[in-house]
Amino acid sequence: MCGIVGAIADRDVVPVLIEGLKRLEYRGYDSSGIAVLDGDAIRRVRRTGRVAEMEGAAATEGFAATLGIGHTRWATHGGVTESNAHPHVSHGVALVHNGIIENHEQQRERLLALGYEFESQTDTEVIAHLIHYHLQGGGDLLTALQRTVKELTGAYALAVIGRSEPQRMVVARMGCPLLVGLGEGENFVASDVSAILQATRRVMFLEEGDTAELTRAGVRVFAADDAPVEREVRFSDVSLASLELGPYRHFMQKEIHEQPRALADTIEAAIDAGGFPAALFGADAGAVLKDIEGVQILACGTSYYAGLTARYWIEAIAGLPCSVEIASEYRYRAACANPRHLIVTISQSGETLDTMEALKYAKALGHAHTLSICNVPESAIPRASELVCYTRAGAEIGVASTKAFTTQLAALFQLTVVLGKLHGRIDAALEADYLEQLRHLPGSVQHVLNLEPQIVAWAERFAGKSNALFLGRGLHYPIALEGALKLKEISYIHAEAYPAGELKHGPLALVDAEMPVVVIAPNDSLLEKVKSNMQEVRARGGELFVFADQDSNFSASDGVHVIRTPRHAGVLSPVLHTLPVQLLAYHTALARGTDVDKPRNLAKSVTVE
Ligand code: HGA
Repeated sequence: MCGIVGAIADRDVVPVLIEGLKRLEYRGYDSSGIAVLDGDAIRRVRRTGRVAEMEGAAATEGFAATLGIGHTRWATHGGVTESNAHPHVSHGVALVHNGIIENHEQQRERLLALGYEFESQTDTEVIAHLIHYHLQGGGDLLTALQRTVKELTGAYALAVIGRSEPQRMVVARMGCPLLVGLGEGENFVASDVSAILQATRRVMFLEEGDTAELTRAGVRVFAADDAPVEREVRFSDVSLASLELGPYRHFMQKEIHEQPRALADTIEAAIDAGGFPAALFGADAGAVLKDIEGVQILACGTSYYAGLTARYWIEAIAGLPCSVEIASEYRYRAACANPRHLIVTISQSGETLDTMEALKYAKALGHAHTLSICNVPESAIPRASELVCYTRAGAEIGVASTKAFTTQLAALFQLTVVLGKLHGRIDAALEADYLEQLRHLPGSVQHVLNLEPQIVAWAERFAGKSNALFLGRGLHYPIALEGALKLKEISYIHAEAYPAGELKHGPLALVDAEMPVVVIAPNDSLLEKVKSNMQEVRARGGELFVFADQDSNFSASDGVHVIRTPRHAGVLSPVLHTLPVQLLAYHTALARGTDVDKPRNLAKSVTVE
């Protein structure tokens, strides 16, 4: 959330900033801006709306400079207005900020008393004034930044330029991502690597509490105690193609269609190993995973639903108790910790603030073992975890998560089988059977994509609705939850999901001819129960849209529409049934004309509380 980019070079950096902001736009898109040092003046352009509008204004005003910073915003403090857009400026100091400053009110009072005037409602503006205040007290921009961050509580990634210092940019990081890109005679800073790939692939991830100085000639990093420190330089292998739309209309559509490949990549190590060695989760994973007595999963949003699915697997297949909790709830709850329960965090970006804080809290409660399932290498959560499994979904740009979710499921299934083996529940024959099921998964998913034309026809009917219900049971209840979330996120249709057995305990009251009811109903042990629940809906005039599989034995009838997935996928069926609900949400949103990749009020990589 909120994207930051900065550059110092001998060439005009404005195109680099604009291109970077376009790549970061998925992180926030309510306003954007850049500030550059032009001679001895800071010039700034900001606009509400998309980066393209701000780009046009920058071009009209003839922006060109060799030092500059840029920002794309997802507002937390202060409305979506031009005066709240970043960069914020104080007497020749300009900065961009990702995060939330929790003590901004106290700092604002202090600065008002010192005579500073505020032009925005943001928490961020206090930082600009504080840096100016410390500059006045003597010292340079770096020292002023280092003094300032010690007075802040909360989370921040910051990039700062100053009128008095044309030869450098200074940056700081605490709780929000920030990396430095190293070029030849030029250097960059960004929230994620996609923003600077056009310029360099040599990157250095800043650690919590770091500050850094970027000149054209080099970069100096300082730890939280201001002592110089070295950070490892890495080579990013993120492909530019993964950041391009190609022949697709939307990133969400592209990412839905990438799922066969993403799944194949995520299971490749197991297929190559011919089974499920504990080493899939790290060199020491065997000893750790054998030692545990249960699993506590912590996650948010779609990742939380992946966790809910995994609970069914872990308890039934591995025979271990498993709880799943929303990270933002867990972190503020006096939980009864069992230190021998493995903490599993799930986060696409690896930067989700609530999940990161829940992980820290779990460790403080005494949990000895932690495992991260994450799609972004070197992000904060895997770096703070003992064991890691990287999903290999590739860059996910659409705000509504798709391939990240199904690859998380694939990773969690592999974890389940590893745990089952280590805890004596899975013998060699069963392991081989699970491997075979996993091997077929990418192909089966490809077949499901072929159902798209049938789903488009349903979507046209959904587009006119205001509400929808999603039902599932057992393993497929979390998929119903995911289907409802996808629909509300991108089409703005109010949607709720229930375990089908819950219907009669309340939500049945909502059912009438205007309420479409989506049912996930593959042939599993609960199918007959689900069929009874469907009768309850039909009896009240509700219209049923049923995703079944070949073995479910359903046929369409008056008020009952059925789409069949081509194969029965056994225990991996939740993965297969995710694609139809993704496609339903996508095509419904398309029919309603919403901004599919950038739904209102949302953004990707939730790096604020
Ligand atoms: N708090 C700042 C930055 C918002 C942000 O980082 N969002 O992800 C603001 O509201 O402008």
